[in-house]
Amino acid sequence: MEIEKWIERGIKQLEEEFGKEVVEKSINCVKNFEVEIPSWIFGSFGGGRFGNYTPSGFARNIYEKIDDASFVHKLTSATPRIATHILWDFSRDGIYPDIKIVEKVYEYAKEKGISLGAINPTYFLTGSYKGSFTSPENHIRKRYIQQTIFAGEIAKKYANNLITLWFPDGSLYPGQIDLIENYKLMKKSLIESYRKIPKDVKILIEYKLFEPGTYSTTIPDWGTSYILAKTLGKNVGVLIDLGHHPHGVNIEKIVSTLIAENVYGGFHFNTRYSADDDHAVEPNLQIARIFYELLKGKVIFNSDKDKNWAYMIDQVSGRENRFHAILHSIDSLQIALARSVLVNSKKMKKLQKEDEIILANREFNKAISLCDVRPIVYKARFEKNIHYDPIKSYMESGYQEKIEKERK
Ligand code: PSV
Ligand code: MN
Repeated sequence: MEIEKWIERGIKQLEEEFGKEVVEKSINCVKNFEVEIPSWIFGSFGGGRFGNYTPSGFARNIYEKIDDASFVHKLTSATPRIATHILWDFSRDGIYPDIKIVEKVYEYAKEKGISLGAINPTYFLTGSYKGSFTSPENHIRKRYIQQTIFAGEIAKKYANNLITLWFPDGSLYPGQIDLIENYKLMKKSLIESYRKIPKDVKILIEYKLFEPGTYSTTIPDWGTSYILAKTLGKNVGVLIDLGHHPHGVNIEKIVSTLIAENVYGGFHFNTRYSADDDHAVEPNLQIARIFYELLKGKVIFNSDKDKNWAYMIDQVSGRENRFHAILHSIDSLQIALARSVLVNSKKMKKLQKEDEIILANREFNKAISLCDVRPIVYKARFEKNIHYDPIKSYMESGYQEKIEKERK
C-alpha cells in the first residue's frame, strides 16, 4: 500500500479511538518537538580496544561534527542545536579551552544552519584522576573552576545560555577519601564557579551512580543534585541522564517530584540495559510515561520559554552506524511523545477519583503502549516537508559514501 494511504488509514483509526482533536494535537507536538544532539556521537570514541576501532567516516574534528549534526537536522528538522564538550571540541591540548576555536565554530555552525546548544565543561581528561572539583590538588581544582566560568561566558555569548555539569569525582574503596570533606569541597567549588558565571545562564547538575568511582560518587543521585542546585540559585537545576540510575528506578517519579517542587530540569536521553550504555533511544514505554509527566507539568511546549526544561540526547555508539543510531533516537522520542499526548487526562482523573486501579491503568496504557502512533509521526514529517523515514532518507542520500571517501 502507498505510504500516504497507510498514514491516512492509521490516522482515521486513531481518531476513532482517541478523538480528532487530540490526534491533531499529537501531530502538532511532534512537529514542534526539538531535541539537542551531542557533538560526541559523531567523533572517535574508541577507547583503545579492538585495534582502536572507529567506524569509517567518523568526524575527525568539531567542524566535521557540525557538518554531521547539520545533516541530521536537515533530515529531521528537529535538531537545530548541537551540544559541545569544551575540551573535546574547543581545545588544542585537552587541558585549556581556546576562545578562538569557539568563535570559529560559532560562525561555522551558523553557516551550516544550526547553533551551539548546551556547553559541557570537561572534567575528566588530563589531571583529573584524583577528581576535578574535589581534587586535593589546588591547581587542578582551580583549572576546572576556571573552565566552568569560561563555559558560562561562552554559553551566554555563543550558545543557548545553558551549561551542563557532570563530575567524575568519587572513590573506589571505603576509607579512600573522607566522604563529608569530599562533598563539602564539591559544594565550595560549585559556589566559587557560580559566583562568576553570568546570572542569567542556566546550569544543570548531572548525577551518576558510578564512574569512575565504583564505591562512591560525589553526586550519585537526583537528591544530591537537587540540594546543590538549591544551594546555588533559582536558575540551577537537575539533569537526568537515563543511563545513570540503579536498575528499576522509576524515573517518571523523579520527574514528577522535580516538577511539583518547581525545580528546573533537563534530560540526557538514551537507552540503558546494563548500566551507562549510552545507546540510542528506543521507543520504550518509560520514555512515553516520562513525556506524560512533562506535558502535565507544562515543562515542555510552554509559551513561557523560561519554564521549559532542556531536552538533549547523550549518546555514543559502539559498532552501529552513528547516523542510524542518532536518527533512531529522534524517531523513538517522537513516537514516545506522540503516545503521551494521546492519554486522556480527564478520564484518568475520573478513574483515579473513583479508585478504579486497573481501569485507570488500562486507560493509560491504551495510549502509552497499545496503539500504533507511527501514522502521527509520519504525518508530522510530511507536514514539515521531510521524508517520513529519516533513516531511509539517510541511506538514499549518499552522505555515508561521501564521508567515508573524504574522511580517510
Ligand atoms: C557521563 O557519563 C555523561 O553522561 C556526561 O553527560 C558527559 O558529559 C557525557 O556522558 C559524555 O562523556
Ligand atoms: Mn549524560
